[in-house]
Amino acid sequence: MTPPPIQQELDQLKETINRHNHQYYVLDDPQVPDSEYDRLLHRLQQLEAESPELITADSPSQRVGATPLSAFKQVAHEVPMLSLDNAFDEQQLRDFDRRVRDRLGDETVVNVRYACEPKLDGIAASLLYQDGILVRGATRGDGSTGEDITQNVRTIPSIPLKLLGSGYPSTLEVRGEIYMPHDGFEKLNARARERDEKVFVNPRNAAAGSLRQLDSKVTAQRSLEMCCYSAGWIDGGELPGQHDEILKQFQQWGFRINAEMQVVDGIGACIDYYHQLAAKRDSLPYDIDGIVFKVNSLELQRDLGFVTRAPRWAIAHKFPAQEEITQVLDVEFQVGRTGAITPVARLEPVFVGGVTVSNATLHNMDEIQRLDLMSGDYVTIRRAGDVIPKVVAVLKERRTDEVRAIKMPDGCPVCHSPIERAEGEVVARCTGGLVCEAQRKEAIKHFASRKALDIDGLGDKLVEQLVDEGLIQSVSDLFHLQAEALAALERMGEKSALNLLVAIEASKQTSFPRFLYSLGIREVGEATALSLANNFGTLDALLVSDEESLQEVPDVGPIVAHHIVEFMHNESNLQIIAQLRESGLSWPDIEVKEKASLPLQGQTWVLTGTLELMPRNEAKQQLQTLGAKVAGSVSKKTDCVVAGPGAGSKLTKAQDLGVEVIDEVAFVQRLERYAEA
Ligand code: 9MJ
Repeated sequence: MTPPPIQQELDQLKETINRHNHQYYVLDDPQVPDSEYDRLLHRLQQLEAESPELITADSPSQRVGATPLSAFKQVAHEVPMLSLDNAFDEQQLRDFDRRVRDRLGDETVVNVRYACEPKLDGIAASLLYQDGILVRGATRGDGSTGEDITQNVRTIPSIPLKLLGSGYPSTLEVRGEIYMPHDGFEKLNARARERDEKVFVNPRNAAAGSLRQLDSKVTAQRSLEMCCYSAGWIDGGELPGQHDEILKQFQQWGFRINAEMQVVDGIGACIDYYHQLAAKRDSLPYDIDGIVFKVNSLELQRDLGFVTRAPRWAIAHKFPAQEEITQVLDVEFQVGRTGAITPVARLEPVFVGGVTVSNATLHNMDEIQRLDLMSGDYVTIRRAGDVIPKVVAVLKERRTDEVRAIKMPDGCPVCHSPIERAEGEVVARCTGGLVCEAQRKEAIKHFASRKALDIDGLGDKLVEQLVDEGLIQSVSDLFHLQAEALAALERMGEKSALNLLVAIEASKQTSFPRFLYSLGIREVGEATALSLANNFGTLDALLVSDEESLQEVPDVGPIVAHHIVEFMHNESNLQIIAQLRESGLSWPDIEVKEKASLPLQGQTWVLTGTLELMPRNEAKQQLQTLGAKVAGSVSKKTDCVVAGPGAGSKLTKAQDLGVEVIDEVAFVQRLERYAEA
């Protein structure tokens, strides 16, 4: 009997939507624009509203909408969910391999084949499928019993409600890690901050908090993903005999697996993999806390078995921890180049994220209030990648009577000028300007820095020394330094003094954008300086500009325009600029192109993934020279995205929005074409 037409259309719609869903959320490769997807989903919902008796649990319309629970049910795992033993150094990894080989007892096996995978820092979970339909989702819990989070896992778009393809066992339990990628985490916390709600300390806690929601509508709003890495209970069918083949089979059935997974021969290659991934760790779009090595053959895995809760055939090699607990010894207030007063926590030194940390920025007084931090508190410090260490949480239960409240000083801690906090601003500022020694020092450091005049050998410490010894007061004094005075400085000597003078002399030949940037005007970064230079061509033209004409420059809004005019109208700034020019600082003027003649005028470009043919900075500069704005995120206003290998969510978003995407080769070809034109 042929099914009625409505049933046929429903089945077809569900299959098509599931396929598009998989392309989008699992393969990061959408095949249709959002509008088409929405149209299909809308049609499905319409048919289901007309015939509610035809709604099935695997329908893509049924991801969200279940009624909130009052509590999670317990789930007994049919096959225990194992945890992993840890190795913290290379020797422990080699010991693991030695134990594996000893146990396998075959003298001829020198190199065991291992599957290497990043260890995702999320929540371990199990998905149970009966005849290809998702019937249960559970947390790992203690390994024997977890919690039933079926309603919540159903909202995660990379988890199939119905398996794709065929050939799956009638009972299939797939296990993996549910995690929150960095961009979703940042967005979630940004929204929480806006609403004055509690922020999550790290993506792992955010993922756990999102799965612990009794109302799955809340979970549905969080960006969670699941990456699968092992099988559990299997019945009524078989899986391949190698770990990597199982994962590839999972992928065929619609699951996301980790793209970094590799099979290698022997522990030496595992160690190489560890180092490769450690170097890549900071550029991955999600948190990992180590690498997992698994004996690839399931037969050998069975021979090896497990002890208590951990398999003998796998081990996790952990990276240095990115979070540690330490004590805030004191809070000091630093004065920045623009007078911004930043509270900084002095910490009991602690090893975290691979380095010893003894200071952490606290940003501003609002942040201290939000954390409810007091001097003397024990805190969690997080240092991920190259970022500045941050205090992410206060351990209230360890607070003693010895703690002291943190108060913003009444006057600048350096020059004692009054401190002001403009209405609506979170940052408090010293009003001393160039009277303030701290601001002067920072201005000179900025002037000499790599992206500014790039004075070789004039580092932060030396600037401090020069100001402290009274050899310089402002940037223009740099060009009148004398060799003898320099050589007399502590840790200096004649040779270093001469080298420094040569570097200062060389820095006099600069470019207009560099000079503008070096002045340290508030909110004028490298890109804005370049834009200003290209638009005004000469310093004299810029000096007579007003806020209105400044705002015609790409990248310049009313606030930046105001800062520029204020800077250019300040007598002491003008005096310093005049002195610098008198000392011989010079640059070629820039020929101002007609606005329309810049080929990418008014366009916004985004660079994502790894660029292999040129440094990212250069790509950015070339685009800006052609008139384009280079943005950090993709939106409807983006004109083109250049995507290199490893591009993630920005690429997906561009495809989703129908924004043009080109690879680096095409990008370079275009640059060449524009250069010829
Ligand atoms: C994580 N967390 O990424 C396992 N894991 O395998 C990977 N965890 C695991 N494998 C067996 N990639 C038990 C746990």
